[in-house]
Amino acid sequence: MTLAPAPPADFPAELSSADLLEMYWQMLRSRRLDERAWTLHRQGKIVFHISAMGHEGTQVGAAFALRRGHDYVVPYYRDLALLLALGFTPQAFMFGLFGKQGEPTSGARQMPSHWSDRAMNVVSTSSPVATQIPHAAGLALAMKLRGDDRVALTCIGEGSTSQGEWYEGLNWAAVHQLPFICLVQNNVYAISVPMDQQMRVPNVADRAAAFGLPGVVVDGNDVLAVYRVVKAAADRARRGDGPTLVEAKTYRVVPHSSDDDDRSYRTRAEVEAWKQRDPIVRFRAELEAAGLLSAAEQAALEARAVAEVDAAVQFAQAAPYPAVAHAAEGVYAPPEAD
Ligand SMILES: Cc1ncc(C[n+]2csc(CCOP(=O)(O)OP(=O)(O)O)c2C)c(N)n1
Ligand SMILES: [Mg+2]
Repeated sequence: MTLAPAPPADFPAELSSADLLEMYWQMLRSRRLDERAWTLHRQGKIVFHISAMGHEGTQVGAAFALRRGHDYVVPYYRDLALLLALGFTPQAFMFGLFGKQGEPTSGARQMPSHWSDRAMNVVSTSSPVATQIPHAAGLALAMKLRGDDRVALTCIGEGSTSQGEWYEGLNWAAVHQLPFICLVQNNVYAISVPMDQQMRVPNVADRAAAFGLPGVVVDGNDVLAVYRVVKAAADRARRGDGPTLVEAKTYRVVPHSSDDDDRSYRTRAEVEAWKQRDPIVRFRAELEAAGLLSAAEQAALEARAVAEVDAAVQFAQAAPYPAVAHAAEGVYAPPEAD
């Protein structure tokens, strides 16, 4: 038997070779699933997709920094890689895209990517951006009152930090020193609006001082850097030392959603420059340099990702649609008898 080489000394000491490969796998599978969603949309087989492409380093780094299934996560629509790393399945994702019976988060009544999963402690997201922030702060308050050691992590885009709920939630978390992490995934744009039309400060994290909590900026395309920062925030929260604002700088390398045409507001050169900083390519190079990932292993992971995506698509396509009456179930109370 050959033993896997130990990770290099500059990698996080608590992550084994298997953990590192699992992180890479989660990023890779998310990307392949995401690419297929775009293809299905362009083929006219699904009606909507909103993508995590480019954000995988941020999201997988954050997921691995948590106690998955123990801590609470209040995600936003772009969190495909985060959800997969927490245990959400490709089939569940495809059931959402196709709107099929048995879709686990809402029985296919919600839009795709409005994640929730009771067993994974993932709390449902509303469509109005930033409403998840007070929800997560409230959860963190419950954790504190119960005296348990769970952390509540919530995610948001940089543009949505202009919403009042973001200020209210962060202020509340700071005042009450809650076990709370706000992970801002700064991808430079809010649909077509660039960050410099959203705020006059260079970093969202600069605003942390106004709440009296630490604000940390991290390279969101460096999965291990994000892991370290979010792990430190989670450790801090668990010690009772309060919340942290983490800003991961990344880039959305595709349009905002399947319904957006980004050629109207940014140049191809800008997008191409960011594609050169792809978090998956970067992590693969680090693993290869460390002797942790061979060309054969890489090819095997690619084949496994494609097989899982194919199987998920076939399963979802073959499944029935919900009955029409199901659309209103759970929305309105049944009429009261006269
Ligand atoms: C209150 C509210 N206003 C507007 C929208 C429409 N909307 C959906 S996503 C989005 C952009 C959000 O950008 P950002 O927060 O930077 O996140 P990103 O999509 O870039 O990850 C907008 C304006 C909404 N859902 N809710
Ligand atoms: Mg954004």
